[in-house]
Amino acid sequence: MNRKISIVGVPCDYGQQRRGVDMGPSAIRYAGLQQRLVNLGFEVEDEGNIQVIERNAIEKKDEKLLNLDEVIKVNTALAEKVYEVVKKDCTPLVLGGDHSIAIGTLAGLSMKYKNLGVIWFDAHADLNTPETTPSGNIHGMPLATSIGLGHKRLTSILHGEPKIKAKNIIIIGGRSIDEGERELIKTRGIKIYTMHEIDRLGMTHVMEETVNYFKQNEIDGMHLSLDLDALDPLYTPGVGTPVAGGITYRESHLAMEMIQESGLLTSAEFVEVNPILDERNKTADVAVALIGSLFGETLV
Ligand code: EXY
Ligand code: MN
Ligand code: MN
Ligand code: MN
Repeated sequence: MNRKISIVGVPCDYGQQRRGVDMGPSAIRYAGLQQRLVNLGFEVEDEGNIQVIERNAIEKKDEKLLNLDEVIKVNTALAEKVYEVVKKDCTPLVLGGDHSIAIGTLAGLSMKYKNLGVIWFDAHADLNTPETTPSGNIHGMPLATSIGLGHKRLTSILHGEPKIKAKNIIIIGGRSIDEGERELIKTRGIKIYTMHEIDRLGMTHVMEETVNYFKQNEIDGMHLSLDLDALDPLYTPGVGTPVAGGITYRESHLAMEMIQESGLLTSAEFVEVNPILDERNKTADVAVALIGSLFGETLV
């Protein structure tokens, strides 16, 4: 991994309905992100935030995919920015904002990586399409969009090809999966370790299998898309769609440490931090601690 990290903030809350997640990038910066990475010996450039139009300036439209135009605008700008970062051989570290921003991150990464492995660390699968979504919220669709399934204006950001391959996805932490998503997981052969598998196998085994699987797939890069709601709400209460019975604080750090040890990581994003729903800045603090472990802090 490049020792130069480029931080990109995306204050986007258009992929869901709750206010506050647009303040996620500030909350994570406020939790001391940059200094933490500098202390680990990285060269860190904070590229600021993607420009996001003020939400209350938007009139309500009765659309199936809520705030579609705004989500497209934000993710197109983000995709261009991430492409710029990888072109200059820096490591993108993207701060959300709701999980719809993964559409832009993965589009940008696809300009460089043609066989990218993706770890989707999340209570949810985010594999809904306009036909299967129960809510119309685009933060429940980024993974489906990135394998080319979804609204054409979302799947064709930067280019019309699928951004990633279904066989290069591993979902870890799943425990709230919709009917349509289960269908897709089966028919597309997407690997998933739900909380049931994590309980039975243990996080060590799950991560060993994950790393070995990606090595067998001969991936040319690995992206971690970490939704803070993957952890149990006891540790990360400041998220918009909390689901009880999640990953513990130590299990999540072990996962970060094993990703770091694998040497496969080439980019990461941390999403769904909502300081309004949080207890002080606890969830952003956890995000920064996990980023520290992801970049080697806990290994002596
Ligand atoms: N599966 C539900 C939906 O599609 O509306 C909930 C999605 C929550 C998505 C959060 C970001 O992980
Ligand atoms: Mn998510
Ligand atoms: Mn989630
Ligand atoms: Mn096994």
